[in-house]
Amino acid sequence: MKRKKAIIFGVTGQDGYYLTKLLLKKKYIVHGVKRRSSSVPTKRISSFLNQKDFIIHYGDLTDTSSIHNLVSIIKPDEIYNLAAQSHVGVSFYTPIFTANVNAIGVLSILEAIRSIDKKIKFYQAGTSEMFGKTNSKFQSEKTTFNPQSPYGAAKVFAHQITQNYRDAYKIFASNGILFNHESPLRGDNFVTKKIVSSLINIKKGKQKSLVLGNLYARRDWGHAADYVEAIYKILQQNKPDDYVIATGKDYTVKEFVNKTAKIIKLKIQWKGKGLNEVAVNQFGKTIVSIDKKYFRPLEVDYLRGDASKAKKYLKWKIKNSIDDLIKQMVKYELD
Ligand code: NAP
Ligand code: F7E
Repeated sequence: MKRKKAIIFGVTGQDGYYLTKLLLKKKYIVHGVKRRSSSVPTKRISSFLNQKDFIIHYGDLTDTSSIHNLVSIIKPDEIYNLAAQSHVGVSFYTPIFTANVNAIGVLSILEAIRSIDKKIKFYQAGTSEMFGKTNSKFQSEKTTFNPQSPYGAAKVFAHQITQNYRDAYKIFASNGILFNHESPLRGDNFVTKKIVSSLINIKKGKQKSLVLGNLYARRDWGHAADYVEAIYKILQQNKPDDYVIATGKDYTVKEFVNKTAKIIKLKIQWKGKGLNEVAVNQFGKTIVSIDKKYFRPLEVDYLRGDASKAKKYLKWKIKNSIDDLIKQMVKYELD
């Protein structure tokens, strides 16, 4: 049987690692696209670099010609677009770059598919940030989008243009609407990774304290390894469609701190209110404090997803609980 070829844009990221691992296991030939950078961004995927079924190419979502060339040379069966300026907070500082990558970059891939081969299947990495400020207790595929950041707004464009190309040109183009998902390979400046690595450093005496922003934002945190299984399944359906992927459970940032502290056996106690709220250790020393600089100009207070459609049609299952996730993140940091 002919082996499938996939292009992964954003291969050097967290999900890029887990999706590459999954597709190689499924005997795909994987073409990963990385952008030029002054540092070495292939740390996560170094274990794949000398495998013959994994080929790395240079490309950038802000360079339409690079996308067109790659799609026409590789002629893939499937394209997974995981590439993005993925930090919500940073998108307030780099809104135009964020829109160029997260919105226009997606249109460039769709245009390449439309002009080169409409049979290529396309996955777009959508996000719960598109729901933004919401009154829905659980957000599903039917919930209205109300993004609260340049990141979220650009992702809404990407989501809708993917639907447009599906309807107008009959391209197999599907959106995932993924809620927060983490792993030991999560980027350092996302809150879960920051909490786990800092609390471990504090416990080891290598760091004095952890400084956070909004402790009361609620998020639905899952495991990236489970979520890439859903991404793969989305492109294996008979018809293109959009799916929410989430655990259906939400916790505050503060609860994530408490869970991590409990797992690493670090005793903490919370005191004070607002910007003066702190967590102290058994000697009364402050180990968690708040700084306004980590607050965003607009915040998404609450996200909790309803993944019933994915469970029913993709037969998608969650394997890792939030405690499993934190334990794996802790183990990775300790190792
Ligand atoms: P990540 O670790 O930040 O990875 C993002 C990837 O995009 C990296 O490989 C990055 O390359 C690449 N990239 C950035 N700008 C690019 C450009 N101009 N051209 C080409 N590639 C570029 O993100 P992730 O957590 O794996 O998330 C994967 C995707 O899912 C993203 O689109 C994100 O927005 C979306 N998403 C994530 C979550 C989540 O909770 N993780 C939830 C919903 C949706 P460098 O290594 O060079 O920076
Ligand atoms: O923030 C609060 C912050 O940056 C989570 C991306 O993968 O998921 C991610 O976006 C919450 C927010 O993730 C700090 O204000 C408090 O309310 O880990 P985060 P995010 O913004 O939810 C979505 C689904 C994506 O699509 C994105 O690509 O935590 N928070 N204190 C903090 N956040 C950070 N980063 N750092 C803090 O010190």
